[in-house]
Amino acid sequence: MLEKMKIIHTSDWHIGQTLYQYSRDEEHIHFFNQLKDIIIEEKPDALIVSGDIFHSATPNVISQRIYYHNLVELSKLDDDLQIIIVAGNHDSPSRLEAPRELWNAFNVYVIGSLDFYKNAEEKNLSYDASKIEIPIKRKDEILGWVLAVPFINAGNYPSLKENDSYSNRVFSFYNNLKDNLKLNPKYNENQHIVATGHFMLDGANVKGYEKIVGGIESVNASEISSLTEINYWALGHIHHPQYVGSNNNMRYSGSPFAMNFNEDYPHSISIVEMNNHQPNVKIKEIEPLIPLLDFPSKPNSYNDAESLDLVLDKLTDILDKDIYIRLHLKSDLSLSEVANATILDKFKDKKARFCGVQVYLPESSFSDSCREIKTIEDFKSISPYELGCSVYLKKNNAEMPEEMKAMFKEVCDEVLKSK
Ligand SMILES: [Mn+2]
Repeated sequence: MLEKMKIIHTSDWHIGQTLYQYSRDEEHIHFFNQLKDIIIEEKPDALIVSGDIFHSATPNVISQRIYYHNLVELSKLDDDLQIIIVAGNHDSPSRLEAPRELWNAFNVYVIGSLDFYKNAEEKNLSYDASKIEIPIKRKDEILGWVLAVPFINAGNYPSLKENDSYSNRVFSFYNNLKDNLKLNPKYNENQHIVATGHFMLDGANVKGYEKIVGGIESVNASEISSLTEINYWALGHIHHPQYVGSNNNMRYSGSPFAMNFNEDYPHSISIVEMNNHQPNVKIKEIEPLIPLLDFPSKPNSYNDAESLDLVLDKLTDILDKDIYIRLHLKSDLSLSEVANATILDKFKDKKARFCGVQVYLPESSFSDSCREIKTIEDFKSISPYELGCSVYLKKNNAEMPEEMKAMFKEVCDEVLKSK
């Protein structure tokens, strides 16, 4: 008989992250308290965390204590609750996995890496598939399986043919994995299959994702969703909660709270009930402990923005709130030292946390110093110095300070001379 199976899907905790040098430990603890309540209420069979447990590969002692303490607390909530954790690109696979056997005693299964090894006869990398086939049990019955795949470096997905694309290699990898599972004597068709992954699917909404640089590799969503035996994809990496593809079974749970000001959407965890091989997802919003506030609300341009005096005046009312504040204001020149000091002074001994200023300059100062690049010839005619200055202007909405310009010019000249 096909039993229902309930999982809670979350990812991208980023324990140990700091925002403008403010520790976020209290916010993580606040999240774990909410997660505990949700688990008590929902009684899931499994909790799946799809990578980026820690913000850094070498988390500090406090971060580790928050992780260990809360994971043990979660596992104590229910003897039948299985917790499955895979490493993300931010985690150290070996560090995360080191206490693996100890965790098993708490019904926690941690997969840091696949332990790829070179097979003597084959050219391809092989791995031990049984390590990542995790049965989800209720009493002694196996309800389903989690193919617990951590983040894998693009170059490490085995390639079956020469010049196989990244997306193809990811596809064949999961295809293989699911075929392998079917050979497992404990597998039968009445069991659900969930796969984890920590990668970028094409078509995903990446708002707030800071590290998009040219040529980032993504996986073809429609190709991978043709693996219909996989009933639900519990994905991590993208912080915006969303489905990708048209089947409503490939999902990023998103991070539990905003990691930066651009993640200005509600954050949540996903409660997934598997019934008849179909996932039914319920979204549970996570209430932030310390909200992030753009103040005043983000203007579109210089004309919409307000002046420093006006902004500081309005600010008075909210300085005693426990919030992160990023200021937006207009100025005819980049902010002076005096203006910066005035702002910092305003926040002194206040509860609100200052997180920088975005300055909006008049449009004209933009077009004066930013030449349009339309052709390769335009591009070639721009000196590295000129390009650097205009990138600075675009990024900061302010001219590069004179002192920095001089230093930058010196470096450019030096490099060009040595060519
Ligand atoms: Mn992440």
